[in-house]
Amino acid sequence: MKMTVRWYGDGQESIPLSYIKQIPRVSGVVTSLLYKQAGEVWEPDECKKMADNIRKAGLDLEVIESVNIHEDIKLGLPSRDEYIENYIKTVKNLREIGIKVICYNFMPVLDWARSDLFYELPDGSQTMRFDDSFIRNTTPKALADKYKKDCGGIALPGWEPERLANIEKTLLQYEGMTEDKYFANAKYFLDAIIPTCEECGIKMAIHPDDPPFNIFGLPRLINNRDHIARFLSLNDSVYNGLTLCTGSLGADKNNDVPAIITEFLPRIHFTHIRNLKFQENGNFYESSHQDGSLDIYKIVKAFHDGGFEGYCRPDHGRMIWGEKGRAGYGLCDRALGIAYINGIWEALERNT
Ligand SMILES: [Mn+2]
Repeated sequence: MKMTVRWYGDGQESIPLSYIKQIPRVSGVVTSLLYKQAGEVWEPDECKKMADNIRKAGLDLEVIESVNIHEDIKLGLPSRDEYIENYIKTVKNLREIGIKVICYNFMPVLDWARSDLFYELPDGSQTMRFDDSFIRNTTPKALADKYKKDCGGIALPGWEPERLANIEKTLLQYEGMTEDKYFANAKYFLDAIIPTCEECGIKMAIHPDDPPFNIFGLPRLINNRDHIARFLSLNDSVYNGLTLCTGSLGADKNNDVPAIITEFLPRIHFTHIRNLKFQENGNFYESSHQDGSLDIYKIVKAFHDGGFEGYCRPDHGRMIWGEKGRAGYGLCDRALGIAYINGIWEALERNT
């Protein structure tokens, strides 16, 4: 398992690459070109600049998170073919800089949703929280406005201003979108790009829906064992794979995350490991890696025992020790998470 850290890129980050390099047993970072709109080609010079910057800090860059899918592809509009062509060009350009995995999602309109970005815990740390009744009684537009206010101007991935400007119009386009139609649109995309991915040696790794249940009446693709099986069977290539996000799938108590890992391990190319703590009424907050409702030991053991050789990153962390920054992406708590995951891995290694 190769341990990485998500890093947002120059001008988007308060954490220097040199700090990431100081965390023990981190091989590299995963990053993206945040300024690129979904559907645009990532040009060769932009890709090279991104990779050179990271590699000169002594870190690998083998995973991109994310290359976003244009909404027209998800909606299955005639214009999708042009955006798929662009996606294929981007995959080819990413091969030139040695990328091995692309993490992406196929969530309609919104990437993820929380009610609170800086929910304060009794020990003074701050974390993201999901309040079920709050989400059910708000609108995506109101939520976007709340994030904007809470974040003090830092754009959240998946909630970029350009995407949000048309949010109400885009939501209307999804009216009448059935699950079957949505799976068919995903298959159309996969069948078009997977041959290029095979040729380029780049594995696609879809991220689960977050949260893993319906919000705002939008369809869900990757939210439980059966949907994962259905999605992977849309295109049987190993290049059609998964990002196994423990916190996304784990927010539904019916999901047995270690069992899902064991079942789909050959198709898992990247994992986000994080924990969460359930509260009453389906609410939860993102806890430290060690103290939550998910059993991180069993999760890491499932990867270890399955012989996982893909990439891992500690997903979100709390804000601790007075650190300020992008919600979920402070340095300190994610570094503690890495040390914990690496410790479990080493103990498992030494006992086999
Ligand atoms: Mn994740």
